[in-house]
Amino acid sequence: MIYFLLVDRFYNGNPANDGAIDLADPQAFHGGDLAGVTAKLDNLKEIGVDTLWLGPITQMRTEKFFQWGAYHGYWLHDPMALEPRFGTLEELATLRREADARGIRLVLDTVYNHLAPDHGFVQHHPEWFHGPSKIVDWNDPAQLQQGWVHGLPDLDQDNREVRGWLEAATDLWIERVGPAALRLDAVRHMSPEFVRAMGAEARSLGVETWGEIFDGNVATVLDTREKAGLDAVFDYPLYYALKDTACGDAPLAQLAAALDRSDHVPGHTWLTFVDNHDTPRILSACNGDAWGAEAAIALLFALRGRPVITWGTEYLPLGAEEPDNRADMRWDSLGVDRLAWLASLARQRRESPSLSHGDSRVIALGEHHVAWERTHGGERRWVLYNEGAESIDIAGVHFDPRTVTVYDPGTLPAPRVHGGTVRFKSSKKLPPGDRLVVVGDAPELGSWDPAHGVPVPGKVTLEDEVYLYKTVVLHADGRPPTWSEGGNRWIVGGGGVLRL
Ligand SMILES: [Ca+2]
Ligand SMILES: [Ca+2]
Repeated sequence: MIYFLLVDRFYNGNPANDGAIDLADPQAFHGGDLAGVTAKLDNLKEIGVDTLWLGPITQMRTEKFFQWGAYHGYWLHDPMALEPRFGTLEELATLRREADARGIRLVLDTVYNHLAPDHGFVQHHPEWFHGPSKIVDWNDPAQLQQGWVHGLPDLDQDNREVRGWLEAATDLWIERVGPAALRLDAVRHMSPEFVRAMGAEARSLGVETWGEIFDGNVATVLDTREKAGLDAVFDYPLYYALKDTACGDAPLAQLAAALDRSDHVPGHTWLTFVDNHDTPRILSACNGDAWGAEAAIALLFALRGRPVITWGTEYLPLGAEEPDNRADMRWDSLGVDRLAWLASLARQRRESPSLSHGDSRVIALGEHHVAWERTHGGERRWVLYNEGAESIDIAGVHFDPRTVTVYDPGTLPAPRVHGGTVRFKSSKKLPPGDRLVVVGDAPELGSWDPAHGVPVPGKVTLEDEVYLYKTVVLHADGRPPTWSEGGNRWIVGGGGVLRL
């Protein structure tokens, strides 16, 4: 169980290092520091945290940039120095020692892509940066990698001095902290070759690299991960699926398909989450529906990956956007019930090999329910999400309405989803020359590219999995394709005839 916090927003353990703070201004610094994190380690241990990801602690810009605050730490000033507002190297050593004593590993947030706005080096070492340019086309890798994200001076990691500087900083922080991993910020905005080189350096010192690839497409995220040689990636595909199903009207097939599309890499590749500092808090995403938010969290701890929770999950805060989604930890809002609930989710996962390490396959899917069987070694668990008002029976087992359940099926055989050949038919009349195709979320269905869709009538062979699809009309006269209206439809396995 991984816990993420921004140091300034967590707890002020040493007012002597505060500098200028203004608790009434959500864009100002608020005084949180490393001594504060150390002081609260027992609270984290109590809910089962074993890994603590700290937002950036290197020396940062501290003045606002226009109306935007600097408290988050992603505006790098000096990657070799510790931010003085967060404490001293002695206080950092104390945090490391006290975390070790509780079996908590640290993860360092590492910014290689850019420096702070108006950094002096832009004047003094212009050759260290890509020329100022905006990212206009977010699908163009050159723009993504060399553009100035939100106007931040973009480091040229092909410059030998820059690379040497960042590599020396990496070695220094690994030496100082002995982290379990480096969380690499903004991976999409750097060349995969550079990220791979930094990862190799970290790995040679026994440290993993985790990448932020802010993209909901499984294929894109896995392709970037492969090229950049990352040990793990943040699971934006599953994040969107959890949010859109538990909080929104998306079909539960979206959740099932997100897992099926990514099941060819080991589960621990994925760092799963329901919110972070760049997204709405889950309760806001769910428009205040606490049941939906809790269901998403319960699923987070029952599905594959390594679950990451964001500070404040202990009391389910609201916060739709920056800076509300990065508000101070409210230590007076902790409630015994929800702390015990989080601790029980973490314990259940820790004690079950199939929940923490198992493979998943869908065993039931309907409009209001989805169920998986998870297996590892000799152990099996069924995970059922029933968001509907009716109870569900699976292989004779009864599941109540509005529940997320982890069930030990003993020797009960699970229902199977079977793959096979599915034949598409349609009685739709199209103008001469127009063609109907099925396009969906897997290579067999053209990976959402109508040019590679399956012609109707036609057939395709599918695995024992769940697929999302739409129908698309390709026009003879060159007009853009017409997609079927409404949300995605879904197919469970293959076999038989599907009339469209
Ligand atoms: Ca302080
Ligand atoms: Ca860049």
